[in-house]
Amino acid sequence: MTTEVLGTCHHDCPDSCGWVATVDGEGDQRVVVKLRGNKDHPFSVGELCPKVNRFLDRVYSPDRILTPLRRVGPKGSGEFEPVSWEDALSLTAENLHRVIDTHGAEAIVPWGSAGTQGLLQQSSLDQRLFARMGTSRQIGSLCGETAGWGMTATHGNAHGANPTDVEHAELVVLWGTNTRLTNRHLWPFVERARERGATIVVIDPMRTMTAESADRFIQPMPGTDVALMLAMMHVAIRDDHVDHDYVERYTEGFDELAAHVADWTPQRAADACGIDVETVEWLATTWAGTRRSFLRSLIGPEHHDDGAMFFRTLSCLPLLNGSWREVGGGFARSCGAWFDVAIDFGAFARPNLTNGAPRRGLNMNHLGATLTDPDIGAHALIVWNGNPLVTVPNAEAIRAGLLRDDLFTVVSEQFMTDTARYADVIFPACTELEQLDVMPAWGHLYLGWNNAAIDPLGESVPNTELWRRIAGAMGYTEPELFTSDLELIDEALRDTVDRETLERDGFIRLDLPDPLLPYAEGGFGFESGKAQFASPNLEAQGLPRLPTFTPPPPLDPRYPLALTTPKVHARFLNSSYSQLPKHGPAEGGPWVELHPDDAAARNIADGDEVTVHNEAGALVLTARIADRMRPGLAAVPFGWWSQHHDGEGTANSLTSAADTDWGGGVAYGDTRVEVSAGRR
Ligand SMILES: Nc1nc2c(c(=O)[nH]1)N[C@H]1C(S)=C(S)[C@@H](COP(=O)(O)OP(=O)(O)OC[C@H]3O[C@@H](n4cnc5c(=O)[nH]c(N)nc54)[C@H](O)[C@@H]3O)O[C@H]1N2
Ligand SMILES: Nc1nc2c(c(=O)[nH]1)N[C@H]1C(S)=C(S)[C@@H](COP(=O)(O)OP(=O)(O)OC[C@H]3O[C@@H](n4cnc5c(=O)[nH]c(N)nc54)[C@H](O)[C@@H]3O)O[C@H]1N2
Ligand code: SF4
Ligand SMILES: [Mo]
Repeated sequence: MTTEVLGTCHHDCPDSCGWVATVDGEGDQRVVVKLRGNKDHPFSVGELCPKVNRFLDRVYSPDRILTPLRRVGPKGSGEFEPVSWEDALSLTAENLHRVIDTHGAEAIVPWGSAGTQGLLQQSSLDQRLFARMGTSRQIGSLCGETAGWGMTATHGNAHGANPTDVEHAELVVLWGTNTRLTNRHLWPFVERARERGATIVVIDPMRTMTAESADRFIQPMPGTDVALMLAMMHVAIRDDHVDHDYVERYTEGFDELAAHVADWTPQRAADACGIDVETVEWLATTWAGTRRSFLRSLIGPEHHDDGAMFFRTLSCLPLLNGSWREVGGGFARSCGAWFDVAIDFGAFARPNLTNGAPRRGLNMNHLGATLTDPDIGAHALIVWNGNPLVTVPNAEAIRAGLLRDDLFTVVSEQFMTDTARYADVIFPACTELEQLDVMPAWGHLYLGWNNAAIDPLGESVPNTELWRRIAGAMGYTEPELFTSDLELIDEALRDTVDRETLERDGFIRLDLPDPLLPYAEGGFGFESGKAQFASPNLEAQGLPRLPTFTPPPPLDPRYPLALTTPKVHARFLNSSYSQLPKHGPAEGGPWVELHPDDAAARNIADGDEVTVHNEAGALVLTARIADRMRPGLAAVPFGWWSQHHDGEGTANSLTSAADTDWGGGVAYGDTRVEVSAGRR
């Protein structure tokens, strides 16, 4: 007998696709025999992707971690032995109590990412457990906060347009986003706009697969886009494409902005970005003169030291030409902030459990410094939903920290990742087919439901269950540390959500107007309701009051190439999947990609072994020569593990760990390297 169970993809991906699992058998004998897209899902309409089409290989992989493990070899050796839950928990509790007694609870560092984006399994009971322990707090973000805070500086909130409204646009600008790869289910909506006559523009330093499909491709040097945006505003004002009524009613600071961009001529922007002036003129006049012009970006450009300014400035554009008044106009980024209408994201916090004691914040991007700086004094690390040794910059410092004998490391994982190899204790984690959750999305307006299709494999548990078990082992008794999954959902889901429909269909549209038209009549997040071209809030923080171009860090003569580490693999999701037999080998990497001129200058031919290096580290890679790069720009695609490299490093052994301008993000994209022939 088979049954069909509805769920939602949990990956850190904007698409949050609906799925249907076909389950064979009954009770604890249930097995998922097929996983396909849910045809009724309005965004993903029955399609998954090259990663999740093979999700069952992942779930039933012989390499799954299915029991608790205890380290028996040296740190990093990957030598573990299976132990009972009881032993693993008492080892963990003993060590955490020891650290608390010896160094204070803030010597414990929790580090969780978005391996699952589920409301419960991403972050819920962990907030209570770590408050009760009194550990350091995780702050900062690998992804999204910088962009969100950039938009907020202009809008007063992080709301944007509904991405699917792109289909009504006459001009589509995909600005630093690789839609066909990273947000593939939005692409049909873009194509629909094109069928109706729209022009599709891609702006990216690298000619991505999305750029290949565009009508027009603009290739600036990374980190220079703000100059281009300033010139677009210059042209909108110069040619009077300004919707003066909109500007008057719904914005503040226009006169200051106009004076500020007066000398941002297309020529000046062309020089700053390394593109021709005709291109700047064309983009600026076409955009300014088209009210149904739709701007779309996700994350790529936030990974620079002007990351927040990029999104702050981009948010100013549609305020000028009246584009927010139109369906198919405006600017769309993450939809995450809209989910406030359905979910009380503060519902899980229990600051009372800390008894009023302040807890220091440690930026998750600074993990290398956190683990190696004696003044910070980290003595225990608890990792879940992430693989920081591969995904966080300054990887070699992280590795040095993980090697410390006086650091006790706990990792909750499905697989023996680079990070897990350095753990003292590993707890086995469920996959999404084994756990209940509610799924907020960031690429569309549908809240998803995820039923557990089968029982947890082996002795694996959902993260919520791990937090309950650790709380118990620590001897804690507060009832809110043990809340059940269903009760947690009840606590967080608002009354606006029709639970019956959500569970029956597997998704429900947020209770928001359709069409969304968020700012057609103002309604920005500031008290005045008006958007801010000039920002007193930024000024008060010592940041520029007006959208301002800061040139990217200069190229170091020793390291004359800018390095980008983008997502280019259709079969990977960040660092997930690269180790699986049908994923890694099919992508054919890792490699470094260079423009033919840069390769020739270094005597490098396609397929040569080369070393990519800077002060942070060195990686031996195969060279690929490709004119899709700009001269001066090299790419090392991200997602491969140490085991795929010759030696111990990965792309993040090279990347810059500098902070973004504001928003607590990381400027991976400001990395400078040299590429030398051969092995060094
Ligand atoms: N297949 C696949 N899909 C994914 C992921 C994955 O790993 N694999 N990851 C998911 C996650 S977590 C995220 S956050 C999203 C990210 O989605 P995107 O933001 O679309 O992807 P990125 O590769 O981070 O960056 C997009 C592009 O930004 C460009 N870029 C970098 N710097 C600049 C700049 O200064 N200016 C401009 N104009 N462009 C710049 C890069 O060259 C890159 O092509 O993708 C999600 N989807
Ligand atoms: N150089 C460079 N670095 C980058 C980026 C880049 O473009 N370039 N992109 C950045 C971005 S945008 C992001 S979002 C981050 C992503 O960085 P991470 O969030 O660290 O992403 P993953 O590598 O996918 O690791 C997720 C892990 O969670 C595990 N997992 C999945 N589900 C569960 C679960 O239910 N429970 C538990 N316990 N574990 C689970 C998976 O097995 C996987 O190992 O990387 C960032 N790092
Ligand atoms: S990873 Fe993204 S595209 Fe693939 S199934 Fe999940 S949500 Fe959809
Ligand atoms: Mo991300």
